[in-house]
Amino acid sequence: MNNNSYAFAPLQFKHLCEEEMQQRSSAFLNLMRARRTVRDFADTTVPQSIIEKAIETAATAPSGANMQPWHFVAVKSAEIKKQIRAAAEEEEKALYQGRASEEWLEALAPLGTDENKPFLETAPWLIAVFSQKYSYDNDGKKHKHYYTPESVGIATGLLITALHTAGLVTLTHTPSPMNFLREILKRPAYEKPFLLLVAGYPAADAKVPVIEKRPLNELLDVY
Ligand code: IYR
Repeated sequence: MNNNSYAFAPLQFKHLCEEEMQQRSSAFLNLMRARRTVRDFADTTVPQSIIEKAIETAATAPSGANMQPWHFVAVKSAEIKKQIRAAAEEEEKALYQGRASEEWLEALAPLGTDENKPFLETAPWLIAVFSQKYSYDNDGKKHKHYYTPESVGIATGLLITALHTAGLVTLTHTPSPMNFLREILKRPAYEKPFLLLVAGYPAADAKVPVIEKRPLNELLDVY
């Protein structure tokens, strides 16, 4: 049994009046409605401090037993981006030319995606998100993590939101399998690549598919 416990301090919480709650929730919805997944990036640089702030925001996410079961690798190096692109395109080729089911390829067809991933070199930043089912402390003691996929998924959602709020665009890229990321980025065997987030500015002529999000009445029950 672990007899240690945290010190507890009063919650810092400010009640908003209802009008301000309505205003803020609508404004945030409008901000998030403007987020689009982008596949055409400009090669314009983005300050590292913006990426670091977004990752610090992601790391505020709730996590099982506060284990914070994530690690981020932010890549700006042209050489490493090139290696990631080559490895990702190899996997994607296998996916598009046989590994994916007919049903999967049919679902992807309207997006017009293929195995070519130039954005992996064009975009100024690639952020690899790794999940940890467990970790080791400084004494080499192994610590099990809890609800790892949920925790890392929440952190990634915050990361995408933070980058969007900062005025950048992202692409959630999931080459499958992604184990090459662990090798290229020198991460330990107990970490699993969760996804690769491409971040930067859109190309001047970037186009996005005209798609719709399901309306609230289709996705929400209230009792
Ligand atoms: N990883 C591939 C395929 C792909 C899969 C889904 I599901 C998408 O929403 C989009 C693409 C690729 O990146 O092309």
